[in-house]
Amino acid sequence: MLTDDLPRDWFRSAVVYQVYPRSFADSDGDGVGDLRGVIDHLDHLAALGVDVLWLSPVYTSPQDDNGYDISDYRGIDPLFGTLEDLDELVGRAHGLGIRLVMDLVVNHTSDEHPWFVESRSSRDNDRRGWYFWRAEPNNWGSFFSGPAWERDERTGEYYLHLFSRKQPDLVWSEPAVREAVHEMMRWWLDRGVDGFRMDVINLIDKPDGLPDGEVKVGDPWGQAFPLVATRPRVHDYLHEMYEQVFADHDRPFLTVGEMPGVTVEQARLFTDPARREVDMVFQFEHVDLDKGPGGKFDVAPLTMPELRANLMRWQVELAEVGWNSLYWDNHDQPRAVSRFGDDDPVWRERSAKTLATVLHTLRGTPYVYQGEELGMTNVPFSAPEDFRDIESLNYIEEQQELGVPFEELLPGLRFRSRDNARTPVQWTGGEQAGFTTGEPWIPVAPNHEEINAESQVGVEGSVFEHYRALIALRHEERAVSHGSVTPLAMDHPDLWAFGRQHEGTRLLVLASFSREPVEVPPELLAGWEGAEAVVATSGDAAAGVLSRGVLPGWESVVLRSSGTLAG
Ligand code: ISL
Repeated sequence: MLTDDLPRDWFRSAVVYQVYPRSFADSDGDGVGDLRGVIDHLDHLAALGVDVLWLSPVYTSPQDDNGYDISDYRGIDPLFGTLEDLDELVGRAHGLGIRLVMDLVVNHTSDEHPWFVESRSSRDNDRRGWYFWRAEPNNWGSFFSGPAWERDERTGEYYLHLFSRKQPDLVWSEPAVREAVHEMMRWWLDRGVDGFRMDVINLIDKPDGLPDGEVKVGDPWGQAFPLVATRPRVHDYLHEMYEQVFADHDRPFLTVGEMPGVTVEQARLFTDPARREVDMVFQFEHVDLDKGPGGKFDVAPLTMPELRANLMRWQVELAEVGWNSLYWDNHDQPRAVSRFGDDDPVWRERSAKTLATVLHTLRGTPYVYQGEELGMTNVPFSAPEDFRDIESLNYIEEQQELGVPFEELLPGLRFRSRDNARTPVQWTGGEQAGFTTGEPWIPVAPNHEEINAESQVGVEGSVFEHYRALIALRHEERAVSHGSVTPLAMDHPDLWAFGRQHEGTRLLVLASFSREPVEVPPELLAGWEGAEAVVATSGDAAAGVLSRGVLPGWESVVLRSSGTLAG
């Protein structure tokens, strides 16, 4: 059951679970996940113990970008169900003590949204100024390949779309646009939802005059991103939104701004509670580390120390002011275990658990992306027909037009295509992984026979049960939710270690990022002789550290001790 009597920073001890509804569970056999499918599987979230469900878009949409192109902010797409289903989901989730956060996609609308339909109808329409119209486009490229401008026959002018041509950008300097968004947000809060995850919210302020972007070798288009990311007025718009939508709201809520390219200094401003902007941001530094010079699909090698240095820097920099969100993956990113762990069958479970140990004992609000709690992996895509995502499809088309054979694109796509995260959740080892009784919109991954919820929920030692233990620990142990963080052994090539402390309680987190056993530097363990292993990837891991100072390959342990200890 939910209580409304919580401090404003209640989210500090919360864990969020992201549902990408299209791929979560299909209740009616049409091959696409839906709201009733989410309702039917709420017990899975309750068993895991999460506090919040973030629902990726279910609004009315032509589905050009799987719902991130919205044509009615107050309607539910029939593909997913009805408004009544959504109300029922909110009610049932609340009954299980789970709050529900909606996706807010307001950098752009669908080109089928009535606002855009009106805007494009004539040059003097009242809503013409709600979108960017120009007689001559600038040189910007779209994030989904090709130019960021599309010529519209009716008026002969071009409109701006940073994403697909069916996602025209809104003009946030237009007060009526902001008012319409605020009103829509209040409508959802009044309906019972508990907050918003704000899609690319740091791109909403465009530079005056829309100047050309720098042209890089190998890309015909100018770079829009450096010109549109995190401009000063984003702070004003978010503060205004807080005042207009949340300031007088009388129930606990959560806001998280998705902000590609945000720096830690900027994030501190966005999440400083005194500034009243957002509770936390999704930063991208750690998921951009393995991007090569050729862009998203150019994969660069990444070592654990580089990943650790980045995330620990965010821990330190947001220690006094601001708050971190913590995530390994989501619907836009490769599967965590395949990217940062080791998805070889021998090491998959251990490394999936160890990634969880690290993320869930850091300071911040952890996010679990559907299937991550089962250790789901990337998918062995092999042909152009295997892909569904507009970003991957546009990229394949663009590169093939340039004469690059598909085989050369495949390694990058296999590693990074957003479709890796979008194959159906693996509920069972049976047909279609229990996702649908029909033909799924994207095939289920072949490894569902080994990796599925049925074989893990309630089964000791499973990845799922490890997540459950870590989530319970965050709820019980204030050193996890509220404690300080001390990075340790930062030059160790394979051991990720840090301390947490709150009042008289200290925790020591030790995680191996290698197949070989890791000898824990003795100075780290000095004073921890009588400590208790509160969570470990296995009994061996706990015993190995406490008796011999050795952590088995890809294992991890959280030690707890009360009183003053060396560290
Ligand atoms: O995957 C990316 C493109 O290379 C990211 O930059 C991604 O586009 C960025 O994270 C923004 O993502 C969000 O907005 C997009 C939508 O496609 C993503 O699914 C959403 O998470 C446009 O709405």
